[in-house]
Amino acid sequence: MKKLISILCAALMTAAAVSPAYSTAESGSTYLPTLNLKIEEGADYTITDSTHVEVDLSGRVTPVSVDISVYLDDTSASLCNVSPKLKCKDNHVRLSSPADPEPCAFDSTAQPFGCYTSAAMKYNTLNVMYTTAVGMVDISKAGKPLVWTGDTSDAYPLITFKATISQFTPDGDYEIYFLTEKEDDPDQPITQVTFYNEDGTRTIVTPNVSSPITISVKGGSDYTLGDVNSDGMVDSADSSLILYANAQLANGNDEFTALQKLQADVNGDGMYDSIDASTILIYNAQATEGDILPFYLWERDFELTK
Ligand SMILES: [Ca+2]
Ligand SMILES: [Ca+2]
Repeated sequence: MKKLISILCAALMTAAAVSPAYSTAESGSTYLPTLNLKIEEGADYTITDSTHVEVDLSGRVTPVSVDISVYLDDTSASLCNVSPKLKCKDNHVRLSSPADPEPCAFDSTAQPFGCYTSAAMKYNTLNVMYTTAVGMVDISKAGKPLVWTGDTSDAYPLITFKATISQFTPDGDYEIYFLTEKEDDPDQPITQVTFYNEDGTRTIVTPNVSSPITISVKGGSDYTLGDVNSDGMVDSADSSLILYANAQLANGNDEFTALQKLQADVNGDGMYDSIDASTILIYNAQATEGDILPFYLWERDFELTK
């Protein structure tokens, strides 16, 4: 079913690329629905207001996960597709584990419906797509417009996902936001919704989106993973230092301070060795400005498919 819906969505998106004005809830105006983010309660963090959460990493030996939900505010009752894309620019915070909505956020009495909730992780962006199976029915015979959530979409989230903060995250503020403009590559999907028009066509638009959620981290790391010589760079000098110190271990000499042992163990396996050294070299060769360690929690460009 998921695969079928996926194919269906792709076909709908293509068909709707050019379309006349869509039906609106407020006639005569350009109507856009709104996607909202909400921080859910959790034991490991403090919600200070609707867009702000504080995480204290003092003494933490494991990451902290903040639960965040996506809600839809729509009065048009003519949406056939919603595809929120969430992003955090900083790899210390990883977006993952979208949970299936329950129940699926559609009025199942009006139409057959489908829900495609796979997620792909790339550039630390979370991709989710929902669709009604409008391709399977003649909307003009359905007798009423497509309704996503019945009375109000604020009643329950479209989806809840996790923002996981590494315990080695430096103090500071980290933003999670709806991606509405392409930032990383020309083909990057962005947050969009698709309207079903009265004439049977479809129109894709970028919806209004709520303010970013800010995660404020305190008690976090005061060192940079990989920067074993603390010169502000993660490069071949650090790699060489790790290989040297590792070789000295074989002679019974422990060359590193406690801090250096933390800095050197970039894959988090409790040792500093040639794997950490080579990882630093790979990072140094591939990283672009703004990229950061740690590698052990996530790697560049990996795909996560649910
Ligand atoms: Ca260094
Ligand atoms: Ca290691």
